[in-house]
Amino acid sequence: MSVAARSSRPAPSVNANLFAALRAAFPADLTACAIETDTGLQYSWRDLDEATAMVANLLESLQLPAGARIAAQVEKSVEALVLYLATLRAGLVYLPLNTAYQSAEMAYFIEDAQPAVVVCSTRNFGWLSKLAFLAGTAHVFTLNDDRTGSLLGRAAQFPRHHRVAPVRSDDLAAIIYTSGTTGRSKGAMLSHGNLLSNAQVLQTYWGWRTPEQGGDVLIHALPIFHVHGLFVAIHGALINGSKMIWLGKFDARVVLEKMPQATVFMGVPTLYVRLLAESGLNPAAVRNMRLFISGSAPLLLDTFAQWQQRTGHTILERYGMSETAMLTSNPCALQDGERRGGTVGRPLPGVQLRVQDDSGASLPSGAVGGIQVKGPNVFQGYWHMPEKTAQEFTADGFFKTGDVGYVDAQGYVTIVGRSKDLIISGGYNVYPAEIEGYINALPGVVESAVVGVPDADFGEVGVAVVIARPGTHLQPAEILARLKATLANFKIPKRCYVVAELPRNAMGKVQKNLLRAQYTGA
Ligand code: MLC
Ligand code: AMP
Repeated sequence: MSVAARSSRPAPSVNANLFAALRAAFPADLTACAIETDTGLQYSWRDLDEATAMVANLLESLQLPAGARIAAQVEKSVEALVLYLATLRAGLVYLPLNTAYQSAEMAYFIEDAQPAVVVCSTRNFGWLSKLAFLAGTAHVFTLNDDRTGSLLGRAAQFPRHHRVAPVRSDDLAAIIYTSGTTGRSKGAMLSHGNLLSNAQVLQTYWGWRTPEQGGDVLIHALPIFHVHGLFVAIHGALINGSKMIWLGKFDARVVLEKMPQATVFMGVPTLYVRLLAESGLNPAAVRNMRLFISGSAPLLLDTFAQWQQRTGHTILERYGMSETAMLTSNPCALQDGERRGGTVGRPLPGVQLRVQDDSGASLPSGAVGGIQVKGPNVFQGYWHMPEKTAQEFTADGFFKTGDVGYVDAQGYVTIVGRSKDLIISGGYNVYPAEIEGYINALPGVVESAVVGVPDADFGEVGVAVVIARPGTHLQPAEILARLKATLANFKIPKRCYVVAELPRNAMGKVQKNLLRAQYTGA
């Protein structure tokens, strides 16, 4: 990583800027449609080029130091995508934040990341700009999903041409915050080289068809503040010069309506479950589709099999993380093998993956242990957390994913669990330690435990089990209401129980496995 050192180093001889690679893939005909939205807007490749140039020129006019962070908490829109691309283009560091985060969560990210620029919706400008200015942020712009806001107003005054800023491969492109098992979120620092290498590998491995080969069209239905929607989907389409059908929000009916004009779809398992609930999902609806990709959470075998029956297509499941982008994938091309439900496929070209036990011994195929990875896609470390970063890497440079699984004789990886205490709900990560911290701080609470239980829609949801101080009459609804006032909505446990005691082992540790069993289906 080389944020601080960058300004004092001579310009690189080869520009490793991810944007330069994406721009080079734009089709020759810049008037062709690059993005079509669910609100009926069309953006040409020229529009993307010029809009990113104008926003990049605006950012450069602020004369920010090398490595400055541009934090964005904005609704999904093509202009939000332009802001991301313009940040890359200007050689600055993009920091996307989930729109569900409330003030306490935002205060932490802004204090920790010290962004030079914050971009938010006009609706949140009052409280968020106050937070940002207090933390030393110099510039706060607004951007709304209806193309209004001060960012675009200011950018309109800048030229439509811009020379892509020169960067080195290890210069940072983005910081993605992922919650920690101890409750403190960590910023995973990803470089231009990390993201570009992953995009290039996936372009080949997933057989993207260039415009000259007839082209692919991606339905983009995911949020753009996490790895899946921001990197895998957007880079996948752009580095191939492929058009995107852009949905502001996932809606199963709209996806089905758009499907005949598309060839590729990416989703978390919940999206597939919801599409299966639509009677219009049939072979005719998917007649032009080439590829369905699932990831971010385990895809149930039942969903995998039902999808095959209803559509004749086999979902390709892949596995990745904020820290690493994509790590493994089921095969796309027939000659690479079959797509096996319940597995996340084989390590991608360039990715080394091994399974180790707690003593650090590598395990043979079939044996279950901790999954470790190495490759050009693996991140540069956690922002301002060198000790934490060091803990998560082995002496020989493998990153410990915290996922538990095995590799079979054909090289397919199966994830069987996680060593990290984490709930994945509808593709979003929820850390029980963070929620328990908030519950324990409520008046009248002695202790709490949050566990994940299976859920038909979200795959897994949180359940809170709380011990109240004797004499207090804490109601579960009140606990949930208090949490809702503070935390992002997807983190709120779906159910809450006030109990007299929690099951413990001989060491006094709460036995979460027993709670999970007790509250499954309760
Ligand atoms: C929404 N809700 C959730 C939730 N999403 N609850 C639990 N888990 C979730 N994921 C709740 C809200 O709190 C709200 O509750 C109610 O559902 C309706 O909110 P909504 O915003 O209208 O929900 P909806 O649009 O239906 O969203 C569901 C969803 C969304 C599945 C479309 O969660 C989603 O887009 N998930 C994708 C996440 C993703 O992109 N993950 C990739 C991470 S990258 P209430 O009570 O307030 O009404 C990664 C690496 C990798 O993991 O490998 O890819
Ligand atoms: P995040 O921190 O949001 O990047 O989440 C990364 C985690 O999501 C991984 O460490 C896995 O636990 C999980 N994950 C991603 N893809 C899959 C998958 N296909 N199957 C099971 N778990 C997955």
